[in-house]
Amino acid sequence: MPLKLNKFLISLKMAIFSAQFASAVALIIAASLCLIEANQTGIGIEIGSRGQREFDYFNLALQWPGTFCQHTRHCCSSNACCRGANSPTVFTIHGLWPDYNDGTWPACCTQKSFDEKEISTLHDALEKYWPSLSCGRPSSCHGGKGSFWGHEWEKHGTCSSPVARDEYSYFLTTLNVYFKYNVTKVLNEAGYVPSNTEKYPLGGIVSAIQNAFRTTPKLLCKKGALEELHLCFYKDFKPRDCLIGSTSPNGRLYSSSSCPDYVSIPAYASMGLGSGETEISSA
Ligand code: U2P
Repeated sequence: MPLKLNKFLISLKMAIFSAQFASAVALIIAASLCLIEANQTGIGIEIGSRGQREFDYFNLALQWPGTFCQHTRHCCSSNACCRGANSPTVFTIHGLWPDYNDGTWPACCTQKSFDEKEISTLHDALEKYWPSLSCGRPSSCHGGKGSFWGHEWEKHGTCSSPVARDEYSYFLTTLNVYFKYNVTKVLNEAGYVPSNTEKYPLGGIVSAIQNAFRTTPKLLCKKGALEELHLCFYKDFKPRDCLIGSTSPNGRLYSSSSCPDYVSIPAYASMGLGSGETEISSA
């Protein structure tokens, strides 16, 4: 082989090797960034992807629309805050999360993608009790952007085996637990009604839930307003405390640092939209 051709072939091979090496490095960096981003989203730590061990307990995360909707700046058809008089006035579902006792949780446990058709019979109930309260399109487990339900199913539902083995059973199970443990009713009956002037003692809210369900909820606040209420369950859906094992000197097991001693439960405030009127925006 002439020397020139030989040299050319050697440099070609080196170029191919460098390109392969560079793309491998890029892939590793991208994967690490994804994991770092995932880990920064929560107070706990999200565990990698597939091959994760079975979870320890369920966390039913509920959100208070009166607080969430205060932060709505733009409306779109998917945002339930923009339904005017039909906007939600009860705690709605954020998700049913399989969690570990150590404060971490599995995520994105299978390759299965969300399929809206599998839950068509539950659609109306989900629209009402599990609505998205933003216009954002959360990321799916497989890199795309999708619906709020799709995100919750792919991230948490796929980790709910062996209790809820498929999409339909995950959503049905969640709705059933949500209906059985009616937090809105319990709080209303205890006098903790939505108000834009009152503030309520955090301990009183926790006691009302404890008396009704024999379990200690976890509360999350934003700017002094109750934003989320979490109820926890063993795998057979018997209630259990959310924070087993962690005690604090003042006994405020239930209180996350985000809630003050007195919290508000804001009433839904219309965002200048009339009943049923929806201003469409991509934001
Ligand atoms: O708390 C911020 C986000 O972290 C995820 N999270 C939190 C606690 C927990 O036990 N499990 C869990 O997944 C939630 O992420 P999302 O489902 O909204 O993507 C929560 O919003």
